[in-house]
Amino acid sequence: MSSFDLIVRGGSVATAVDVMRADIAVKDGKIAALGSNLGDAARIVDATGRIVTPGGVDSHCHIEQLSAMGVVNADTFETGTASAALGGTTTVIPFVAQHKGLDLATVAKDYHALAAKGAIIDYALHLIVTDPTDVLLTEQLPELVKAGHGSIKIFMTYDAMKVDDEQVLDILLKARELGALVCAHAENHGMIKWMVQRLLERGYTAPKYHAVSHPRGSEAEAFNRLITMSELIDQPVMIFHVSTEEGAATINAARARGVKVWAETCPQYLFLTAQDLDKPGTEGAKWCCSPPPRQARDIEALWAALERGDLQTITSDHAPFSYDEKGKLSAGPNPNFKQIPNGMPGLQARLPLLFDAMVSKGRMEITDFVRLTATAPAQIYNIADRKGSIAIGKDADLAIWDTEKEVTFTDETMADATGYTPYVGMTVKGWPTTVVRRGDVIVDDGKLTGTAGTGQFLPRTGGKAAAPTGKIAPEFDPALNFGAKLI
Ligand code: DUC
Ligand code: ZN
Ligand code: ZN
Repeated sequence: MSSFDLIVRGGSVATAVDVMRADIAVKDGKIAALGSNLGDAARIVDATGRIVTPGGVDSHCHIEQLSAMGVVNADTFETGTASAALGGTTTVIPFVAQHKGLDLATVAKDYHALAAKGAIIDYALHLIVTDPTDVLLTEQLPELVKAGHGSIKIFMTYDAMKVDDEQVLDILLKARELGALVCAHAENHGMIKWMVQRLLERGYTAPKYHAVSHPRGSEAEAFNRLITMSELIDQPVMIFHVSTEEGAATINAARARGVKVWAETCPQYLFLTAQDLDKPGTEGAKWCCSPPPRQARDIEALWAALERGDLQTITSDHAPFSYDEKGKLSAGPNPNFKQIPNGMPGLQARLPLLFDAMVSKGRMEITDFVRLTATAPAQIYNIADRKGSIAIGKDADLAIWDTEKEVTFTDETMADATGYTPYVGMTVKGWPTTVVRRGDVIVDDGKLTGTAGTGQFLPRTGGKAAAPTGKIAPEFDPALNFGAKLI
């Protein structure tokens, strides 16, 4: 009898710190040995000449979710996680999305049922809180965090989703008590609303004006406000989808003065610009996401922020809407930009785009690629005991890269259910042709072999990333501690 279930043989194994020649032996879904001459296994995967990385961890993606406009994502958990797997990702963190008036505990049950039925890869779930009632804060949130949802997402914009500043403070304080990480979509709601109205009144309705309606300063302003609130409560925040140079500078300044703020960006802000929205007719709708893609100088500033470590993760923010009456054109064939659901697909394209830019074109090191796309998200969201690296005892989640394979993105070749890719026409070098999840080969020579319903839920607490620094203000302002008890 073979001693191992699987050996991945002959590859260059890349982690966030090292690249080494090693075979990887797997037993019962876990990495059991690293080295050479590891003996026999029930299955051997030949990785000679290939790079083996940890399977990607995509810590911000929307799957089977109802959008702010009431339109449902194009993907089910099955199609979304199939596309993720085909792009080298083995763990996702999508959302339990409360809409105002809905009962968060019921919504959580619904998303768990969808994920359990469809997921091909493993998943954790963030909680989206839009309606922080007393019952939610004092009863439901403690239960749900205890049940393994260690992160809470808030929106500072979108009429249907936004919480106001007082509610942000309530949620930060509750997260502090529960040890959960608060993640935020931070843009200044008033600035966007005011711009939208002026643009529409003047007849500027085409998709490209979506980019104009989100002034770049609306991002840095909201970041600064959020960070200031996070300092008051001494509770860390994760800022989602940083898109501007000024936004990145705001985070840099906060981190430089010792504030515990985490941040991510996404491929749409590293590879696309606002010009992509400028297409004939309504086609630009495909590139409408929030915040919108910006300018070339923002792209350079975001790469610099990644290099400095001010941004710790790159996620897809996969939010797929088909380009038809069920999705982008649900308001009719000629929607104004405000009627277009926000978001674009990216679960499958994320890793190949980044591998091409960082590894094949040499923008950063392979170790940086692994850190930004797998190790750091696993650490920040507290699943690193199992995910995000190649080490003995971790789950055997692997992506095996053919570094010479060139792929040109077309709408037809993407596996998700959106029907288009915003990266159409771009050619990348390097592709994850074999993907292993807990020791099972779920993508074999570019073909999906994993099955729906085999993904596992990853319960977690907020962990270290969510812990207060202890340096700031348990009583909100120690310099003015006149004995007021505020917590
Ligand atoms: N904006 C969001 O806030 N969420 C999903 C995608 C998008 O564009
Ligand atoms: Zn968002
Ligand atoms: Zn999002």
